[in-house]
Amino acid sequence: MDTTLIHQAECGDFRSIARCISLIEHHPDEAQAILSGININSSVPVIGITGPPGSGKSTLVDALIGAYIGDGKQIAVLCVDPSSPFHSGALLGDRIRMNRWYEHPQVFIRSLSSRGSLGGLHPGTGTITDFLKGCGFDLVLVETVGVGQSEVEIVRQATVTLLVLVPESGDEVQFMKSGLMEAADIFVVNKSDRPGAERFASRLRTVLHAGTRTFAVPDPVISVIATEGNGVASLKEMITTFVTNKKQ
Ligand SMILES: Nc1nc2c(ncn2[C@@H]2O[C@H](COP(=O)(O)OP(=O)(O)OP(=O)(O)O)[C@@H](O)[C@H]2O)c(=O)[nH]1
Ligand SMILES: [Mg+2]
Repeated sequence: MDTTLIHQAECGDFRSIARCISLIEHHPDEAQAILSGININSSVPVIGITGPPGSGKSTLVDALIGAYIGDGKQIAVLCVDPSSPFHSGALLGDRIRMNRWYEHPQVFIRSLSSRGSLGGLHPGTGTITDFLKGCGFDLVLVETVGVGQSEVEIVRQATVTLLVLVPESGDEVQFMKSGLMEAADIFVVNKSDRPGAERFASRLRTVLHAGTRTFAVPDPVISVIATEGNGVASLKEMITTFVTNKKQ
């Protein structure tokens, strides 16, 4: 194992970080050696962003990146695509969406495929997330399409999980009730510029409060317009509250 490469990754060199991730991805047998070569900072929060296809996850991640950069944070972003092979066209959307950050010194963005493990996370996602926690980042964002039960896996790895829904998600809320709805910490009603957004948000509150769960904040539902950045500052505060509560 190339210890210089690992050391450079640990010092925050993006190129070395990218090479280590490729090694973890393609040579799982070397993953352990890489992980044991770095100091994983367990206090680095992992923010999971999941939700139905097209709900605006990438747009929201883009807006969150902007907000965290303003705070001087170093940010790692993993985009996990459930179906398409690595570097496929489907990831182009994310590239365009987060385009402005690709060359930014505070932002490291990496796309992963889930290699056909239907709907689930890439098998190495947990390892890669841990690895990033040892590369000097202040937080790690993980975007994955929430298509079903197996997405609940992200929750196990994330410090806080955001479920991104849209005003039209009505039926999906029922559909996902058994899985993601139960596991998410913060419910983001994105595209709140669309008709029915308020009604949907209040219906969601009713559904959530009818359950037996308790939440870290009085109201885990937040309305945002990711394209305009509306509500993103409040969302960031909510995330901070969750992370702080979790550490105590
Ligand atoms: N009207 C409106 N459109 C939005 C908003 N946020 C995102 N969109 C649009 O919704 C579309 C999908 O956005 P993405 O950010 O790619 O959604 P996604 O959830 O990452 O999509 P996948 O990764 O393919 O599942 C894009 O055309 C966005 O411009 C919003 O707040 N309001
Ligand atoms: Mg996306």
